[in-house]
Amino acid sequence: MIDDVLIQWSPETLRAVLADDLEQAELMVVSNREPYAHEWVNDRVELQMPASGLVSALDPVMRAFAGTWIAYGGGSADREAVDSSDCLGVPPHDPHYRLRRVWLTKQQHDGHYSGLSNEGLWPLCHIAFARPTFRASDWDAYREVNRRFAAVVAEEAETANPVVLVQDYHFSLLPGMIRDLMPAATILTFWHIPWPNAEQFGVCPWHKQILDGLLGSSIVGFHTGLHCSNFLDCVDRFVECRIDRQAGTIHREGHTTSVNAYPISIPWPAQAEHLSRSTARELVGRRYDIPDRIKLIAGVERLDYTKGIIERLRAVETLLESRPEWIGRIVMAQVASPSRSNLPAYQRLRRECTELVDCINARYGRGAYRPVLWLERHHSRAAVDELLAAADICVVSSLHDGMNLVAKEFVAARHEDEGVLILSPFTGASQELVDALLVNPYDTVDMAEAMHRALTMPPEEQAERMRSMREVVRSNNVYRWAGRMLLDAVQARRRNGHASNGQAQNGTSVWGS
Ligand code: GDG
Repeated sequence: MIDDVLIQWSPETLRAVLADDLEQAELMVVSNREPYAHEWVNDRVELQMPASGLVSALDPVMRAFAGTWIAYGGGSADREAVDSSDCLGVPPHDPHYRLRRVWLTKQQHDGHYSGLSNEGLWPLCHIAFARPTFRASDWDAYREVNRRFAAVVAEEAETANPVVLVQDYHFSLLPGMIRDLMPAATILTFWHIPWPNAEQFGVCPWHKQILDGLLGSSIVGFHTGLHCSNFLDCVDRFVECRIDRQAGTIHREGHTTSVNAYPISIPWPAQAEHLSRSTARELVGRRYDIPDRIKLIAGVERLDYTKGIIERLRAVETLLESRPEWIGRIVMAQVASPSRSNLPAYQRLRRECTELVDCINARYGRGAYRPVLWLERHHSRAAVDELLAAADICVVSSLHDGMNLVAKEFVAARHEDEGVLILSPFTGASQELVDALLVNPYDTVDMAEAMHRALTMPPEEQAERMRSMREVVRSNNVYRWAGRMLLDAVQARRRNGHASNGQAQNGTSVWGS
């Protein structure tokens, strides 16, 4: 048995540790969001990597192992870039794995993605006091799209027992559907957002079907032990089965599903490792016209109501009001990458944010100075990294967040050990990054005070905190996340007695046998 704690996880160790087992297995990923999208921009096709934690985490893993990633082809020029089987090698400039794009009608996409996933399950799973909306027509589209993806998995699979990594709340029914089509598959489902308690989950009219679907998985993974425990509570309440809490296993109709915490992370070393703080600060200062003497506070988010963007803007306002000595001496640069902008809740959030930014800038701006720099567009990865490397402080004030990768990206960008992370305790990341300044985003006064404390923190204290957080992210990097999951998947596969030729060794199916 391999002890994952003793391994220094990197793409090389990931490949080496899993080579024997995974070389014989076919690896497939299914997610809604594709890792590479082709978009028309002024008569030119541009390649884009979306702002998504899931993609940031899984792309390096797929680069380490070849395989097939199946995703919705949502880019406006996506059809121009595929071959006759709707596939292409990615990354396009240096292909390491295959991307299979799945086309959906507008009605399917609206019901599945915007409707049930983002107006139903997203608010259901986050404690952000946003009321979920459940429409029967969205549920129909959700089921239809899950069924379509199950068919594509079966179509793309070259063996009867691939390892399929199903990603996120867009595909809760998919594991059960794949299981029906391919009883010998090893299915590992990772849920990237929090899992609510049983009272809250029971609000969803289709809670039983969703649990049923997820229990088709060999393994269900969450970021934290609390999410695992909430999930087990829901299964206990709503499904007839036997649960072994200690082992984290659910037994039903001859099939076992393991439930486990796999805290997601980022690649290490960070892509921006070469960037020195001073180079980054100079670049960012020039780009946004921020003089050197000004302290830079950064925020990087999809424009989403769970991320606490309004709350942090209010804290900046309170800081400037209660400690006017900071007027003219700080800038909060907030990347707000457009997200789900067709949904009313997101349009309201955008309006509220821009009004608040205008109000703060009108009140505390002096001459050319504006305390808030509102950067509402999708940025290149390099521009995000530069901002994180240049900042004195990073604020992550999510109201609720499965993990939050930005917190880890900021820590990874501080290779000179300075800078302060202000972090919401309602993120999965706060369980690991305990040396951040942990502050409740609903407590505006406390968050403003945390900003003041960060701005005045002695360099030695910054270095001490940062060093210990960097050590955590270095050892718990994304290769460890993937390594632990894949080791568990390999074990599940072995337990089920599958050989490399795609046949069950004992000739029986694992599912319902
Ligand atoms: C879900 C869960 C969990 C942001 N703006 C731009 C951009 N980003 C990048 C960030 C980061 C990623 O997007 C966002 O990751 P998060 O973890 O903050 O959040 P979600 O997208 O909500 O992800 C979350 C995650 O899944 C992984 O499991 O941590 O809890 O909600 O990498 O840097 N990237 C680029 N341009 C932008 O404008 N290129």
